[in-house]
Amino acid sequence: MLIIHSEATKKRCPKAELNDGRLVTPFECPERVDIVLEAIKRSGLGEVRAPAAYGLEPVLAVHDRSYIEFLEHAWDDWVAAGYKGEPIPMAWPTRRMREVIPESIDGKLGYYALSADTTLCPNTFEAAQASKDIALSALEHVLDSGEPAFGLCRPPGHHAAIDQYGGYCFFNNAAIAAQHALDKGAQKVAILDIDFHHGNGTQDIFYERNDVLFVSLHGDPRSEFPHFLGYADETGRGRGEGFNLNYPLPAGTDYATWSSALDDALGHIQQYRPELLIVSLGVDTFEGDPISAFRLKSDDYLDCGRRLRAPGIPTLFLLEGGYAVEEIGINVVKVLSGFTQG
Ligand code: Q9C
Ligand code: ZN
Repeated sequence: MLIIHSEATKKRCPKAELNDGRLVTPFECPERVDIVLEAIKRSGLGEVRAPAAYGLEPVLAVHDRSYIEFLEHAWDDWVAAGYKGEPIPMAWPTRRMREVIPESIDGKLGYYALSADTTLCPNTFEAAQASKDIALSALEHVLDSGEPAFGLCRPPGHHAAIDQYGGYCFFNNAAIAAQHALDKGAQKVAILDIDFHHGNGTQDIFYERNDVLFVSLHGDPRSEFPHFLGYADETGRGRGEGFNLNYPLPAGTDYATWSSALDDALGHIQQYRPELLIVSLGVDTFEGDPISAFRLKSDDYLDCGRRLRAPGIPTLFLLEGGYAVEEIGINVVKVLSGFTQG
């Protein structure tokens, strides 16, 4: 399996995250990349290569231009306003308010953010660009060879919506890759999201489309982030009706329950007959994850990888979450080696 990695992903290095009422050191930290890379090198899984540069056009294919421009300038706008800490949104356009884009950075943060956990810092935009370049380079390999690839993406992407960041995500790497595959001639792409959290951003981007099937297994939004999307009755809209599939699962879900949902999901994906499967690979389903509530064990990831191989679809893996930093490397490698070894 080809692995795409870039040191530029570590340019995003925020100092703070608002979690459970306190400012803490961010769970989504640069060390995650080092530890996954280290485990991959130890495993001999495959060659590690640097990404090519694809520019902003593939990003514009799924995100709003004004949102991208906001991200590009947000840190400088924050500094120019004379603020010292890291930007955290404080007010949102909620029910019965206006959706006029404010001029001040304070207002823009609320307009373009979907949660307050994700602070901005210098070079967030550069890291987000490296992350989508990794996804696109890994995609190109899968499209050209039919062989699997893993994009060691950071920051993650699946919470990033058409014009919103949050949940540690800025550019939706999986959605950018799916759209790029379609623009290169693919007719049908499936995205399987097995991160602990619902992929609200990916769902948002493709909700009215029938050329991308989105399937997500995740913690029930009644209790888990992102709280306001991910229910089972969200099945798509318009021509997209029937092309969105959510499996909300309760806190405490173990591998027996989780893997039967996975098999059901894979059955639907097989029926769709996509030319490409993109796996939004979060390993925050791990029992030791500090912010999640499922109970998967390290060895379960090997079996998970085997099940993902069964449909025989060309597959692109992209890293999403996983915050048990000690074990993130081994858990990712288990999924990937379960997949390649069958
Ligand atoms: N107390 C990803 O896994 N905060 N994002 C959860 C728990 C946000 C996770 C709060 C979690 C975002 C890509
Ligand atoms: Zn997650």
